Amino acid sequence: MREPVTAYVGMGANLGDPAAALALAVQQVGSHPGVTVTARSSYYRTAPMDSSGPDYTNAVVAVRTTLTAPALLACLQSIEAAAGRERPYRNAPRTLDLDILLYGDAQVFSTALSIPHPRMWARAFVLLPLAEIAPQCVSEAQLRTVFAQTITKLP
Ligand code: A4P
Ligand code: MG
Repeated sequence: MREPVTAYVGMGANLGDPAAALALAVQQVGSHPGVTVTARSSYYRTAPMDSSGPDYTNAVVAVRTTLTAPALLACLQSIEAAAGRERPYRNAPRTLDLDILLYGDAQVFSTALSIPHPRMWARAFVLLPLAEIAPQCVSEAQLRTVFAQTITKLP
């Protein structure tokens, strides 16, 4: 049996009913064998960044998992598919996007999987929800670099 690892999953959607899609995804992630959700951030409304369409709803969840990082990615991709995720072009609006942000202290550099997520440090829609549930993962200096981005914490 593998030792559980703490991982952080970024969630985003801007098509359909984003809040409902994120809520269902949290349930589905947590009911997958070998994955327990230990925290969920607030939901945040965010302006599309390098993307288009309606505003996004974004959040981050913390999980404890005995899955390997590739197995966790496969789990997340099956949940995206069940939510009707389509990929007509890069950064297209989407019904559900689930990205592995951090997986323990692993560093992974391949096309299929890069951890930490290569663009996470430039994005308020990742750093603010991550800092809410895991302040030890994000420094004040990192938060300052994204302060100008439009993001609203939802009630
Ligand atoms: N992949 C590599 N590393 C990872 C990882 N750590 N987690 C690969 C998940 N997937 C990873 O992903 C494309 C490929 O990345 C996959 O085949 C996987 O093997 P995808 O989900 O098909 O497409 P994507 O998410 O659009 O790709 P990418 O490059 O991760 O997009 P970004 O950079 O995350 O941008 N604006 C707002 N406001 N909110 C958003 O959530 N999201 C994006 C997506 C752009 N703008 C946004 C938002
Ligand atoms: Mg993705």
